[in-house]
Amino acid sequence: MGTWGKRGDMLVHEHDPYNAEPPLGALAGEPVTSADTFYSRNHGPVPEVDPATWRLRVDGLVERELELTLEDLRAGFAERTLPATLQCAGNRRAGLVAVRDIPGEDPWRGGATSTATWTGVALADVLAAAGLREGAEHVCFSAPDVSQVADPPQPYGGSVPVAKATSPEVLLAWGMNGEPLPRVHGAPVRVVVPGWIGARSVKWLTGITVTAEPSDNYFQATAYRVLPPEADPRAAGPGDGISLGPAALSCELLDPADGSPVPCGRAVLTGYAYAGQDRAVARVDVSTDGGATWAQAEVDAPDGPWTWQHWRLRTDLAPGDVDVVARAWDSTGALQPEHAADLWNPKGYGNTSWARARLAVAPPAP
Ligand SMILES: Nc1nc2c(c(=O)[nH]1)N[C@H]1C(S)=C(S)[C@@H](COP(=O)(O)O)O[C@H]1N2
Ligand SMILES: [Mo]
Repeated sequence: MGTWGKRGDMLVHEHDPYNAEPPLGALAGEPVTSADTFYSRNHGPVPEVDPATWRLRVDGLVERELELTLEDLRAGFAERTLPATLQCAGNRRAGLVAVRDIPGEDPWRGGATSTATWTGVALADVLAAAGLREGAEHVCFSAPDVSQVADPPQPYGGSVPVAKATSPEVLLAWGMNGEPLPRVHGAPVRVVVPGWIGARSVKWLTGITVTAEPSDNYFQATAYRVLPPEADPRAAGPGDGISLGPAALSCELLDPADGSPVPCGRAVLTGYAYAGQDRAVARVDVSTDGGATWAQAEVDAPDGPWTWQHWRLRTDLAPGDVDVVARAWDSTGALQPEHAADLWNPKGYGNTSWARARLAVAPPAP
């Protein structure tokens, strides 16, 4: 067993703050990721919050300020359960680092994407109880974990526009896969914003503030933004770059793993594809000759509008090096960008380029 209840073979990028992803093969063929395998992304120490004394404050541009206990949340609002994928905007950063170094950021592989069944209440219902006032445009989330990565150091936070915050899928969740939310995933209560980058799903939630402008928290105003390639990220300030919200179309090969030896003959190549807000995965093309020719993978239906979709291609592999490439199309007819180099940005977000792996296919046994 690893730390924080995780499996022993997690790829731990940092122990403190804890940042870890599962080996890609552990995600293969599993529509729901078990809690011990689910990636975890933290910008500060993991706080210990006592559920008995925990309070959620709701304030800002509301008719009535609220202060809710866990019991108030559970008893006062309809319970909802839904499967949703979380994906860090830094997922597959390693592919960008291979293009040009990105100092100070973890080289995540494609494992910073996982799916759980979340249980809680709709944020929309809590906002309705508070009543939104004229001018309410954004809903800001606050948490107690103080990040030294932020400039200046500050507790983690973020916001989503009112239109998303009042959509029924956005949860204040206390349950994950039918169990109490684990501490590292935000206990007692976290936000789950399906279809948006993981950064907006604020853990250890303690405050909801309704505002006219997006949160001025470092992780909303300055980080999680796509800067132009020539920008100096240390000089970037609030409002610079493109603020990330809805998740972009992505795809990863999960099994067999890049570089792994595989026997020749019949093989099944498997992976995930994920389209965020308002889109679904429409098609996955897979090539076993470096992109010269393509076959269409079998794509599983999603578990709902907010989850990744697993895919597989049954194929025959000839001995030698086999270059596998996978690329997804979404329901708007958009295709992922081909090259990581075109997507390179100073903080290393949004590597949604085609998935690539080289397999060492062994000759038949004599
Ligand atoms: N309070 C708090 N919430 C947070 C974070 C954090 O560091 N602190 N990290 C965010 C980021 S960037 C991601 S990708 C997700 C990761 O959620 P997980 O650790 O449950 O996988 O949590 C988000 N919520
Ligand atoms: Mo993230």
